[in-house]
Amino acid sequence: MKLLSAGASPFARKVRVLLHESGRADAVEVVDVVTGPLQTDPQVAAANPVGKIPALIRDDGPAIYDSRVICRYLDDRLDTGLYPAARLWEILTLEATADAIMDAAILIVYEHRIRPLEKVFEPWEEAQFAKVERCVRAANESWMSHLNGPLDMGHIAMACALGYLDLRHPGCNWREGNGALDDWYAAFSERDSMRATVPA
Ligand SMILES: N[C@@H](CCC(=O)N[C@@H](CS)C(=O)NCC(=O)O)C(=O)O
Repeated sequence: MKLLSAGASPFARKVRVLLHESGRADAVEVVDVVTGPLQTDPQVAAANPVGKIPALIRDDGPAIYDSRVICRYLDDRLDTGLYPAARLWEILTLEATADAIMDAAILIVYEHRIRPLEKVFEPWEEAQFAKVERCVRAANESWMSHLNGPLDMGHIAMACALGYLDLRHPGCNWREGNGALDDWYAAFSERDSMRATVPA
């Protein structure tokens, strides 16, 4: 299998961390691509009509895409146990919360990287940051007992989201007022899987 990925992509990082945690990083070849909304890499477009990474090219079936689908697939295929049935709905909700942080954070990056300066719409950007703030606060207020429990995909997704905030929005100050989440993230970042996938 081949994973279309990019060093800085937090969605692709979720998959890469899962692979490291499973001890089966060798099961998937990671292929770095350069892609974006205005210039989709041809390999990415061929694998995923949405034109986004990550996409997983499989040997025994069509490519699959969207990090949540890929992570569920690899969890099943590699038996990683990162979506235990007993807390599945909590895990999926936490993963959706983390993915929402990534979505908003990436849209802000694109707003500045792609849109001409005179067309940048600040209220829209502020609204995206408000989503980030609400999701980070929700994690700190409602999810710490889950995050301090046994490892699952919700943990990995949230750590990748916070790592992306540090990478692309170091000034957003997500740690302020969210001390429990900050402490959790500091410890989680020390895992081998996180160290092996630090955004480039
Ligand atoms: N929901 C998707 C989001 C993936 C995504 O937004 N990927 C970004 C890179 S981090 C991308 O490929 N952007 C290109 C584009 O928007 O066209 C997932 O979970 O895989």
